[in-house]
Amino acid sequence: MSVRAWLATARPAGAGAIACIEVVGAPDGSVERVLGELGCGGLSAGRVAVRTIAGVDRGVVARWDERRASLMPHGGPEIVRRVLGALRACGAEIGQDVPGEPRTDAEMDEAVAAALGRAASARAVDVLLRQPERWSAWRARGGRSDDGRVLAVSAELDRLVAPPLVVALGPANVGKSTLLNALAGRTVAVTADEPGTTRDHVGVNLELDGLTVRWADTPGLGHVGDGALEAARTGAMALLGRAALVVLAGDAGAALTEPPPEAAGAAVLRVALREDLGAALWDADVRVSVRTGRGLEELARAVRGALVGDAALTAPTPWRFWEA
Ligand SMILES: Nc1nc2c(ncn2[C@@H]2O[C@H](COP(=O)(O)OP(=O)(O)OP(=O)(O)O)[C@@H](O)[C@H]2O)c(=O)[nH]1
Ligand SMILES: [Mg+2]
Repeated sequence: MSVRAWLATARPAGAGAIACIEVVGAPDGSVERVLGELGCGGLSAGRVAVRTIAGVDRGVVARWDERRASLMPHGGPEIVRRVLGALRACGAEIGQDVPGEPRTDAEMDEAVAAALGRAASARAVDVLLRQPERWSAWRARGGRSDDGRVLAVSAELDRLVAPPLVVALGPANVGKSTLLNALAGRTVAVTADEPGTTRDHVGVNLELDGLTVRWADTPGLGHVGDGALEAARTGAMALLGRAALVVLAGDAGAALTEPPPEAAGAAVLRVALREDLGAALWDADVRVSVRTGRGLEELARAVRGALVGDAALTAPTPWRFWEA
């Protein structure tokens, strides 16, 4: 007999708080036996009923199929502890797994298909298709799904599914909006040889080296503008708290080389623009001229690499892609 159970969700105690405890086992009647011992058996597949669960609390019991059931008592920690304790007493192995962790080949294939449907980036396809193999090799070596390496790789690879936010920031009139238009291959932002041209932040999805990112162009810093420009600047700074990457832009004449404190959690890329007008003397990661096209591809690779590194893409460490 092998039955596994784990706490999938529990809202903080309070009105309406509900826990969801998943119970999964082999298709040999063992889930039915455990539910019977808890006093909430006898439900056929597809049925939902309100029952007293393990004599602890009345809650909803959902019987998905022969192998799976969910127990939904109230979500207070004491109730959850007692229900899990009763499950353990019936021989269920209590896991720390996160909801929906696919275990069988069929579950893994189903999860990959679902993630492929959600993924924003072209690069996600290859990486997702390799996951069933990576997980079986990892588990065969006794690897755990809450291993620090899995969590680190997953934090990067999740960006293949949900586009990360990139904020371009820098002095006025260095070519930030022109860069965005060049990367997008179309005019999405107004540009002009005049500081203060960008008056609101413009957000657009861009595909850079196979990674879809949400790119926000912001009003240039340092130029004293009217109230509307100041409001737009404040809005742009607020975006920084959610940015995964800040592109610090500058040119030979002016640069922003230190990220503002609001961007503390983000990676940083220093980009020298308008290089055809003169080489920037500050330490740039990438040098670009939109006019000549120099450095544009290198910039796309650098942005992708800063967000989803080569190591994360190629490492044998598996990805908890079902959570992305
Ligand atoms: N020579 C040259 N000029 C460029 C290049 N990129 C942009 N420019 C020009 O630089 C000027 C400013 O460009 P913008 O893209 O509006 O600059 P910005 O940084 O968005 O300016 P603000 O929105 O005011 O902060 C425009 O006249 C652009 O045509 C480049 O690579 N080479
Ligand atoms: Mg601009």
